[in-house]
Amino acid sequence: IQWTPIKEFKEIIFSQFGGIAKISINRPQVHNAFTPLTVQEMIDAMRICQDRTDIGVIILTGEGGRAFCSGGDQSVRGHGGYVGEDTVPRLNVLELQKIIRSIPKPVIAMVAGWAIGGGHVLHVVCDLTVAAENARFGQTGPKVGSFDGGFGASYLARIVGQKKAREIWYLCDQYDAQEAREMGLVNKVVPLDQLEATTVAWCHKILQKSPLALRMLKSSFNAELDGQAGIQELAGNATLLYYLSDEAKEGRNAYVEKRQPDFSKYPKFP
Ligand code: 1HA
Repeated sequence: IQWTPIKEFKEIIFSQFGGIAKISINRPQVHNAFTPLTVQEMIDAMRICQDRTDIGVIILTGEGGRAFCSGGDQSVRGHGGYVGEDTVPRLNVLELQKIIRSIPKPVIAMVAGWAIGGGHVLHVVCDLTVAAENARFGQTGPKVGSFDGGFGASYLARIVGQKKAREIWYLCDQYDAQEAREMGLVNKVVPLDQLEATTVAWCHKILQKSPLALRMLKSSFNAELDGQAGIQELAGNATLLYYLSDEAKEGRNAYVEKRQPDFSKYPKFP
């Protein structure tokens, strides 16, 4: 697979293959632990994916084959958050989680090796997860003095159930790919050397589907869980669809032409 670079970053690799974008954490020496810069670069890349009409699906992954992501880089964890060059402590991965969930295109986590701590939560919030046989999943928060009580707790519990989610957080055990699949935490497990080809094949199946239908489905899945923010997303898509209609355009045209709108010919469906 011939990936073409989209934009140069310092701590991630951002590339494209047809309608597929790939965002890959490039810090394999620390199992792809993230700093505030890594996260900011992933946010920037996600925004580019959102704006680019030729991109239909996004793969989130890590370089090296030994880790997806091991969470926040503990060596830059300071007083109140993770500290970058500007010396400001941040928990900006929470913003990235929200973007992954609300971006109107499917995001697929492609997991080889460790998906641990805040890195585990990143795969949890993705739409789908394809894992290699060497993948290992788990939370470490209560062991290293942290916790993610947001999507890391509530959304995890929606996926694996309350008992299992509490086990994952309270015991901080690690689970192999098979166990993760059995608890519904990953969609598919494949040998490591087939991970990328399988994930790309899934992407191609998705790219053949109606983008508006996929967009509506993603916001519909989110709506129930995300309260007013979820309804806002779904309703935004309803507005988008309405703007495509002649009925809505009559309203705009009448305003621009300084006349009364005539909605009489539009049906009042049962
Ligand atoms: O909880 C949150 C948040 C909550 C709310 C809001 C924001 C949040 C943001 C982040 C987080 C968190 O992510 S907390 C959880 C942080 N992560 C961890 O506790 C995982 C730490 N790593 C490990 O437990 C292990 O490395 C491992 C189970 C993933 C793999 O073990 P293994 O195969 O024995 O490798 P190891 O030798 O430990 O790691 C290889 C190198 O990578 C080591 O460096 P070296 O000694 O060779 O110099 C290791 O220190 C480094 N490394 C691995 N993970 C991290 C790391 N360095 C910094 N931070 C890491 N997370």
